[in-house]
Amino acid sequence: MRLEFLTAGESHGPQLTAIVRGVPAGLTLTAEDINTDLARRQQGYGRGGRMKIEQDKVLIRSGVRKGVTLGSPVTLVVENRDYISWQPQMSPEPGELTEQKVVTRPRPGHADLAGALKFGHRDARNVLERASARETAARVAVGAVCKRLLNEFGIHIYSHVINLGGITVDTSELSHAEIEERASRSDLRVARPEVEQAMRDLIDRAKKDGDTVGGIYEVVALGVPVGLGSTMHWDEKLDARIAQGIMSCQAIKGVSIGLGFDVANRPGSQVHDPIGYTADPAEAELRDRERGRGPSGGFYHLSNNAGGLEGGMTNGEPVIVRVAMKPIATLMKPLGSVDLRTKEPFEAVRERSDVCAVPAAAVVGEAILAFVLAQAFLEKFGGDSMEEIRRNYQAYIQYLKEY
Ligand code: EPS
Repeated sequence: MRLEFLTAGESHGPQLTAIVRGVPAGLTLTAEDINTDLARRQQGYGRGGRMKIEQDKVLIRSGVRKGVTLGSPVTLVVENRDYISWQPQMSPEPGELTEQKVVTRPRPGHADLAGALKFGHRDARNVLERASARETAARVAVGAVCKRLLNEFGIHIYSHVINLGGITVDTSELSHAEIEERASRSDLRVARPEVEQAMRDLIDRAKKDGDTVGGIYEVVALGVPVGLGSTMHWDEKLDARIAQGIMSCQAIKGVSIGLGFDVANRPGSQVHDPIGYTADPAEAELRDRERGRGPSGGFYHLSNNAGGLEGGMTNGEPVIVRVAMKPIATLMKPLGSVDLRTKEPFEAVRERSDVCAVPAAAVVGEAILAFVLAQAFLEKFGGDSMEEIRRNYQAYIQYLKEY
């Protein structure tokens, strides 16, 4: 059974729903596992008023009995507290809309215009409600289930922000553990406290100017075994699947793996990662743990410019993905737009929004990477129960040792 999910729900509708198919039986899963990540997604310097209203909590509605998965579809619900205020506008019940709430001045950079034209809506709210990044709460819930699965096999995912509006963070001297620990303590998710004030000033200035700020985050998976994904078909290549998942997140404009675009600036000898081998299993294990490597049978790379992926397959090194987020499209000092009804030039609509959501987007990136890796993991080791998957995984680890 392929691991799949679907999300549903509007930003100001009653709830967000996710159904996850293909979760094996026998995985321990509690609401708390999911709520931790939902809360992390709500944080970050520069968030708007909505996050003060919501306190996202998951309701597990199917697929779990007494804290253990059944193998049946897992339904996850996150209610929108804000629905109470929006009910007159957003209720599924038939009725008239209040004219002044209709959105007819599309925001440049948002889905408003293309969506209104495509779906034949005269009110762009019918588009923006679903296009909103509120939907990412459902994806984070799904990602938390996937993380739970991956954790059982020593795979761990973390994220941090490496660029905010052009202010960069140099983490080259830090270990994975240091980066994760420092980023988790920072409301900007950065591992270098000395850049935080400049970032906060930038966000404050943008807020004052009615503007918004984007940036780049990095998401890393540690302990991933060699051989997830496949080189045999275009749609099985794991780097491509990661890129699709991440690019489908709201406001994302760029995804790169390992060195990314920097590969264009270097000769091959400074891009590709030389291969080494440790015969002693104890030494190999120690080395793997220190570098965040997954099982790869004593083989390793001396550097990780490939970001853990070669030929569309994991190579045992940490998977490293960098993601560029554009500044949010809703500006309090709006850009020029055209009214959908009158065709007259107007300023785009103002909606309550965030000034900066890059730290939150990083948490969403973790969820996407967790889903893609869990899907690929189950393709390789899949079974109906955790017990069966564990057997398959252990047999592979044994095979790698004896290779
Ligand atoms: C978001 C909820 C939204 C926005 C933001 C992210 O809530 P509201 O529109 O009610 O303020 O804060 O959405 C967008 C940036 C967007 O472009 O739609 C959330 O839960 O993350």
